[in-house]
Amino acid sequence: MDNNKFNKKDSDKNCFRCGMTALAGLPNAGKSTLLNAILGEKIAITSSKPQTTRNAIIGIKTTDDAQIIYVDTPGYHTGGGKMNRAMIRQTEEAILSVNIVCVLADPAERRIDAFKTLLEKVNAGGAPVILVITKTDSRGKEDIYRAAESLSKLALFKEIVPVSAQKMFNLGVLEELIIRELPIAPPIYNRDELTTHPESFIISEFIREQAFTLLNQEVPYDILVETEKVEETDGKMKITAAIIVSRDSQKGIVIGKGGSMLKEIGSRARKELEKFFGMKIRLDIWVKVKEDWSSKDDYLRIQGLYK
Ligand SMILES: Nc1nc2c(ncn2[C@@H]2O[C@H](COP(=O)(O)OP(=O)(O)OP(=O)(O)O)[C@@H](O)[C@H]2O)c(=O)[nH]1
Ligand SMILES: [Mg+2]
Repeated sequence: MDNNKFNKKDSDKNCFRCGMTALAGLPNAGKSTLLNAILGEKIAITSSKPQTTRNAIIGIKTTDDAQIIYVDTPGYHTGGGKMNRAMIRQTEEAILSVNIVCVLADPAERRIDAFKTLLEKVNAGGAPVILVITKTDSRGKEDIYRAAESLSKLALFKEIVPVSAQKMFNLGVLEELIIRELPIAPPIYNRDELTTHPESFIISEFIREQAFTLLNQEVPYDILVETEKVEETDGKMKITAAIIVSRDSQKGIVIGKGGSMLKEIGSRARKELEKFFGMKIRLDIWVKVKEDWSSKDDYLRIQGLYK
């Protein structure tokens, strides 16, 4: 890699730290929201529904002293089927490949057995673990303290940190604790690199986020987005993407009455994409059916779950 993008001050330091940390937790713990808050830019999609994230999402944060490579992971669950298993594999592989694991827990978490299973997996990886109590803005101090106390008894944690991504509370403290656990090493990525995912993946995810948020019941879970074409001319981006559903009956739901649902998904996604890419975007989305796509390798590959 080209280190020239770093200040002389940075490269001269022989105590620069660089390494990876996983953000792991049960579905809905607030992992992706925290990653975006830490980076100061949205790269990971979020929603109030569980199992939003399907892939290990890489987010890179470079400061004067360190480069932290964050790996946001799919919420740990035990759902059946090929896609769920592939999602869990992403989480397990991330846990095993990082220097430090942040295990995130909502202070209102009641899925204690599932949380214990996750902690067993994390501990087996051998990396130090920080317990991060999320969404502190959503509870009173007493509740946060109680949650921290009972969850902290479930494993040996290096640190316990309450944070709020929404209020940007304690994010600096968490970052310092992570950096402490990283090896002294030069940066791997350039200072301005935010992620390693190709733009087509980010586009698909931003569209999936809106479909995931706006649709109900099983439909969000049966959606796959494929970015088919991206053209950039005169500072404008033209994107063609397909929303793929699992069953014929879902096609009409995604399109909506008179095309209203598809229009809403498209207009919300376009706004988010314009913010991300910093340019005007024309977004054309169409809907197609691929029966039971989530059990097919070729389609899981589109989601980035298979090599
Ligand atoms: N009040 C509050 N809500 C939060 C905070 N962080 C996340 N949330 C909410 O919690 C919900 C889940 O957030 P996500 O970031 O998608 O959770 P996740 O852990 O990535 O979920 P999966 O990808 O499904 O595993 C969303 O509705 C967020 O808005 C926070 O700091 N405060
Ligand atoms: Mg997520």
